[in-house]
Parts: sequence; C-alpha cells; structure tokens
Amino acid sequence: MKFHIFILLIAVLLSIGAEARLYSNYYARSCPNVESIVRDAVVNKQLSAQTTAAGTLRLFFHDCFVGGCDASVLVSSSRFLRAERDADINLSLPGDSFDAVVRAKTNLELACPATVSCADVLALATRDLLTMLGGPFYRVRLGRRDSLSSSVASVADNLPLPNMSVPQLIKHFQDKGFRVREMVALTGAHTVGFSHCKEFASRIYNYNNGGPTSFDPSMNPRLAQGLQSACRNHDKDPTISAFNDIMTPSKFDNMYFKNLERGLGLLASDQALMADPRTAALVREYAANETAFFNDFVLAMQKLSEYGVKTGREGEVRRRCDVFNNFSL
Ligand code: HEM
Ligand SMILES: *[C@@H]1O[C@H](CO)[C@@H](O)[C@H](O)[C@H]1NC(C)=O
Ligand SMILES: *[C@@H]1O[C@H](CO)[C@@H](O)[C@H](O)[C@H]1NC(C)=O
Ligand SMILES: CC(=O)N[C@H]1CO[C@H](CO)[C@@H](O)[C@@H]1O
Repeated sequence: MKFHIFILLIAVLLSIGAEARLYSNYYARSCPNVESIVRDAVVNKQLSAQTTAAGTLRLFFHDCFVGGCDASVLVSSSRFLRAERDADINLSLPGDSFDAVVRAKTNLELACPATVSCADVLALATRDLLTMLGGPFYRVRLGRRDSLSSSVASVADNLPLPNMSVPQLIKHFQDKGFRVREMVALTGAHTVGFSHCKEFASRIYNYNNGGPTSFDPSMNPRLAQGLQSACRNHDKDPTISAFNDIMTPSKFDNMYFKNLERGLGLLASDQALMADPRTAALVREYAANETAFFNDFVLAMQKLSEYGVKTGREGEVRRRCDVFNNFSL
C-alpha cells in the first residue's frame, strides 16, 4: 500500500516536472546575449514612446491569460484567421508594444536566428519595461514555445472585465490557479497606464439612471467631475482616455492602492477591491507597505509568466512574431 502511494507520488512529481521546463540559462549556449539584446531594444523604444511600458504589461497579461504565455496575442489576423489581437477588448492594445517586441526579435534574429521564441521575448520585455518605470526586478525563466494557433473567440471568456464584481473576479483568477493575494498584487499593475473613457463611462454618467451627471458614490466627487469633463466627447472620439493612477501615472509604485483608499480608483473593478473585506485588507496592507506589494507582485508576476506555457513540440519558435512559421500567403 505504502509502495503504491510512493509510486503515485513519483509519477505526480515527474508530470509536474515535465510541464514546466523553463530554465534561467535556457539560451546560455544558443543565444548567450539574449537578455541584453532584448533590454537594449525595449529601453530605446520606451525612451522614444513612453506609453510602451504600460501597454506591454497589459499585452503580456492578456497573452498569458488567454491560453498561456505563448505569444498568441502577437499574431496578426489574415484572410483566413481572426486572431486574438483583433478581439474587441484588444482594440486598444497599443501598437508601440507590438513594435517593442518586433524590434527586440529583429535584433535577436540577426544575433541568433530562429532560436529565441516570441513568448520569451515578451516575458523579458515586460520585466525590463517594468523596471524602467520603477518596478521591482525579477528573474524570468526561459524556454517558452510560441503557439500554433490564435483565435479571436478564445479572448472573451478568459479576460476579466471592469464590470465584474469581486466574487466574480476572485473566481476568474481562482479558475486559473491564482489566489486572492496574487490577484490583488497583480491588479497593482494599474498603477501605470491609462484606460479609455468607455471602460468607466457607466461610473461617471447617468449612474443607476440617476441623471446625466450622477456618478458612482464610491468615486471621489472631484475625480468624478474631472472625468465627466475630460470624457465629454468620448462618444465621438473613442481614443480619449484617463490615467489609471492620477497621482503618479507613469511610476510603478504602490500609489494605486493608496488611491483606492480615497475613492480614486478609475475602473469599477479597481474601486470594488475596497468593498469586499477579503480584498480590502490586502489593499490596505499594500498601501501602507510598498515592500510588501513589491515582494508579492514579483512572485505573482513570475507565476503569471509561466502560466500555461508550451514547451517542446507543443509549439514552435516563430521567425516573425506576427505570423506562424508554416503560414504561406
Ligand atoms: C482585475 C482584473 C482586471 C481588469 C478588469 C482589467 C481591465 C483593464 C481595462 C478595462 C483597461 C483599460 C484598457 C483600455 O482602455 O485601453 C486596463 C488597462 C491596463 N491593465 Fe488591466 N485589468 C485587470 C487586471 C490587470 C492585470 C493583472 C494586469 C497586469 C499584470 C493589468 C495591466 C494593465 C495595464 C498596464 C493597463 C494600462 C494599459 C496601457 O496604458 O496601455 N491589468 N485593464
Ligand atoms: C459587463 O459588460 C458586458 C458588456 O460590455 C456584458 O456583456 C456583461 O454581461 C457584463 N458583465 C457583468 C458581470 O455585469
Ligand atoms: C513591510 O513588508 C515587509 C515584507 O512583507 C515586512 O518585512 C516589513 O516588516 C513590513 N514593514 C512594516 C513597517 O510593516
Ligand atoms: C471588434 C473590434 O472593434 N475590433 C477591432 C480590434 O482592433 C483592430 C485594430 O487592431 C480593429 O481593426 C478592429 O476593428
């Protein structure tokens, strides 16, 4: 009996080991300068286009949550395929982030052709850009393969929406193996970047059918009035947007959590974290202690970075990040 349990344990351990074959030194022989090549390319991109970093972080989150971190989000639609990046929710995934990855990949193809996957490039680029904004450094293990498919249909069910309640958000993350603490830490990513007015319009106009200027009472009134004014033409111009963190919009810090304590969250899903005791306790902890936030964020990002990764024959190393290798026009 004991022997059988022992065998079972070995089998379980082996299958876990076989699933995540990522290593820090995966390209040590085949592309030893991979990390500095990616860093140089994305640092230059960020210096010339400052929205790159936040955009890339969001792109990476979407890539990972929709079928694993496999660069499926980078594939372009064609006559034959409506790819992930054309989902409605992807409307705003910015071109500068795609461009950052393409630049890094182009330099890698010159230094070590057909070796480094686009999924690894995106994981490294995200880490490097985060640190440029003041975020914590962390190690990224490598060896991801790029997906062999990308589908617009797979996006809707996999991404959390700003109108989800906290129990719905918790379930969404839990279904993918992320605990409440990890979810709240990851959501701290909204300390950078911006959101388009349509994503929070229902909080600032005609809230609960209370009249054109009625707004969500959990939002600070001065913020609500400022947003009502800033977004007044968003129906005509859907590109109008607001900073996720109005206090320090382009610094990766714990200001997002301090904002939530004062009703300064932008999305309904942000401010809702204060309304549930399970998440509010974590918001307060991170607002009071940036070290605690950074420590938890690093662990959660490393876990996100390895979510659903493909190795070996489950994928390929794409030569161009936007096209499958076997795709011919
Ligand atoms: C809790 C669930 C989440 C919801 C409902 C959510 C929703 C959104 C929405 C609606 C936007 C605005 C998009 C736009 O208008 O362009 C946004 C932006 C953003 N999200 Fe999230 N998000 C969530 C979690 C996350 C996580 C876990 C990360 C990363 C680890 C992340 C990173 C970002 C970033 C960096 C931006 C700014 C993008 C930019 O400036 O281009 N989000 N999010
Ligand atoms: C959120 O809004 C979308 C439309 O954008 C709607 O289809 C969905 O049912 C809403 N979800 C919740 C939880 O209210
Ligand atoms: C902040 O969090 C860190 C990491 O969890 C912990 O070691 C430290 O004691 C905390 N600081 C305070 C003032 O609570
Ligand atoms: C449904 C929808 O709005 N899709 C848009 C997604 O984003 C691309 C641009 O990357 C648009 O061309 C699509 O119309």
